[in-house]
Amino acid sequence: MPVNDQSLTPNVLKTDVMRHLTFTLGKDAPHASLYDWRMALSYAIRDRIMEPWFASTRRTWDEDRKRVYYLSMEFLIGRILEDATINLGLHEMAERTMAELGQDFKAIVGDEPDAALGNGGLGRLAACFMESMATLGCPAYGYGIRYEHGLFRQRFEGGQQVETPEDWLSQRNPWEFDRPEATYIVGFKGHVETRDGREVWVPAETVKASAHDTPVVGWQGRWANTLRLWGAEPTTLFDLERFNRGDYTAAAEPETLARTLSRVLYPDDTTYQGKELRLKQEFFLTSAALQDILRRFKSGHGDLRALSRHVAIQMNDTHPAIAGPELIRLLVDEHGLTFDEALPVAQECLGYTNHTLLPEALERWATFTFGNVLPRHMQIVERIDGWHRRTFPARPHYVGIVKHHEVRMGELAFIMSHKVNGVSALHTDLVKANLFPELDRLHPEKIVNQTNGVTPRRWLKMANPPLARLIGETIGEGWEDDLDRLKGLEPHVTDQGFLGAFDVAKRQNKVTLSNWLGADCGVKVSPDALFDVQVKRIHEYKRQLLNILETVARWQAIRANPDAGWVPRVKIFGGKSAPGYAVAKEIIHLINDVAAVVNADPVVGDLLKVVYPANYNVSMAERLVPAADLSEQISTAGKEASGTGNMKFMMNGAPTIGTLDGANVEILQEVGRENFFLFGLTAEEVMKRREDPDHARKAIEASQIMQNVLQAIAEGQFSPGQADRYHGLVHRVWHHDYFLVASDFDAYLAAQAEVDAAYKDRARWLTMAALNTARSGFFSSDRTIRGYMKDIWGVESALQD
Ligand code: GL9
Repeated sequence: MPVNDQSLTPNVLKTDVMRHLTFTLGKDAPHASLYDWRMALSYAIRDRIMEPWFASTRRTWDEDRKRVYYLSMEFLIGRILEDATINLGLHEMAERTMAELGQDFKAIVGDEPDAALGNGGLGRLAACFMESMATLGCPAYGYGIRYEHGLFRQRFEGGQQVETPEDWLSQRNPWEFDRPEATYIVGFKGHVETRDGREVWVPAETVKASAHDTPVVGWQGRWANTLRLWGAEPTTLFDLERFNRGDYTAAAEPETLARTLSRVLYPDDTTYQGKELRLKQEFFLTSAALQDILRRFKSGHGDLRALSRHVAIQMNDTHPAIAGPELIRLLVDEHGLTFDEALPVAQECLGYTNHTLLPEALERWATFTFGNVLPRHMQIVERIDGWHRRTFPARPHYVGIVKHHEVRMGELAFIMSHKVNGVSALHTDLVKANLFPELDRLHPEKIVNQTNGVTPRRWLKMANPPLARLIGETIGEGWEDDLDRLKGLEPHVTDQGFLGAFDVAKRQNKVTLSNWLGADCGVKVSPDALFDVQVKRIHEYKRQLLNILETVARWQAIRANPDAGWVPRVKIFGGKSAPGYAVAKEIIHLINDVAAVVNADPVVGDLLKVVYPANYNVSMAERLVPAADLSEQISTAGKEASGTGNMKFMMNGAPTIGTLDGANVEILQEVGRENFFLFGLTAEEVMKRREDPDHARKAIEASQIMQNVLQAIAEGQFSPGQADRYHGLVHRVWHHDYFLVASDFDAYLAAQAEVDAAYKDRARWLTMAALNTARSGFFSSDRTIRGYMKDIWGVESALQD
């Protein structure tokens, strides 16, 4: 397979772009808009993916390879064009070609809307995994939903979050291929009949799942896989009889159900949404995917009992956990296996990744709802539960799938999988000890760890050209798909020349970001300041509140003593709150209120700025991460399953200020204690501390600084028009501080003081920063995917020569 397509000379690319502009877009160059040029270039680049894509499919069939099917309700892909040009080795050529055509390549790639089909880390992880599977030659399909509207767009009005619909599909999507031939019927509700001794489900509602394929090309175009997203369509266009009777609303019912199904991405973060529509979406994705998998298997093989030799199905969290019962249903009801034959087949195929310990995020469905929407699956779930109880009797009390009139999707996914994995070492330990202790005792080998990772192609090569160039000049090419080679930078961190160049690269990114912040947020920041960045979903456990309270403390301290030799700081926040999460929205409001006061204060001037650009997404992360000096990873220990932003910052040379939580633990281990600003209670100490009902009051009373901060907020210093705006928030810190902001406050302040001291010592700081990059190799998602392939999927790379 071609590493670089030799047939593609600059002239050929130029001809391709012009051909698409003319014949695909129907535009004459003098009248072409930025959009037209973007489309023309996208089609020309897309053409170059076809050969590796077809070749990969052909080889998978010819060599009868096992495939991975990654089922996920979210794929947070972001933009595709620039990433594709990089992986195809066409980046420079595309840039030059467009320049010759009088077009600005940067503006063109920046014109692409983000595919925002995810909320946060879980969805972005699925996107990184797709890229790594393609890079590693792991034959795979991603299965998801083609949401018409991705995650909402965020604006601030008077400092408060306002949500508007995202419409990424309002323009043509040049990356997808509709597959009207790949459609499946998915049913809901109805009843179960017994015919000739067999159960038959008669659904009351049906929709058609229709496939839309996006090719995903790996590094150097050696392999390409498919992301197959399902759109919902009505099985009957509309009810003509009702229409003719004048009942237009009823006539459109089938269409409405279908459109609703693939209309929106649920904007829930780590909170479980007990909505019938959500359950229907989950079943829609899962059933369509499994039908597609069985159809593909049957077209090449006969005996379904051998399914797991060719098929590995990974459930990304519990969202597709209905895959267990649905696979059994298809095998038994549609393909004639017995339950006892189908059960082990399903278990051997399925794997389950847990992404959160928060109890409020674990999906549970009222048996009433579940049985109503999926009556046949309710029977199967009870059968699975009964089988498990009989086969694995547990004492003292059995934690079953159906309990207290609820179907527990975590337990269902666990029991129906041959492997269950956590996403960082600490998280996996806690999954064993706290989440599934009984099931872990019954199935001691089932839970394994696969620490998350991120793709270095997007998050280093593409997002950070200055640093990528320096790495290439220092250790040569080839690090992009062998990230452990970054270790080769270590001997250079004592070299002043290298450190200077590292500094120059970071500064270049900071200048670029400063310009953008000035233009986009109207806040002027100096690139000489320390860029301190916290970007992620807004959630109490992630403790953006701790960060903004420290910001207030810093502001007060600077005002009290402006000449104390402060290190100028820019505090950068980014992230969305779930629309219904009132406390998170209050925190957003507070950050914006503090920003307004601090940024207007002539006493602090450039010593402190607070910026919060609206609508954080993948593309914004690509701007912020390379320009960060400091990475804020300050969740309450035991709450963040892994984090993946933490890895991106590390790779880009930003040391972490953080707690011993999630993958921070492994970052600390890799980078060394002296290159990490560690603070705060450990997961164990957190549990202990909560036993004292007065923990917050005691911590606040012991900290004069914290009292001053809370006092200022409570007095309305940041909400002059409405002095009592934050009474509720301050009250909660005093009396309901579940996430231990007060208990960790002083330690966080001390760690921030250490940051200032370290930053003043340029040589020390640059060494720390460079070592963060040099030691980040472990956090490539290639390493993660190799782990899944070996420990869970039993799949071999097709690229091992
Ligand atoms: C999450 C965890 O909270 C993160 O710590 C983890 O890094 C990612 C990926 O494993 O999964 N689980 C979860 O539900 N979300 C995560 O980010 N939430 C969102 O994606 C919004």
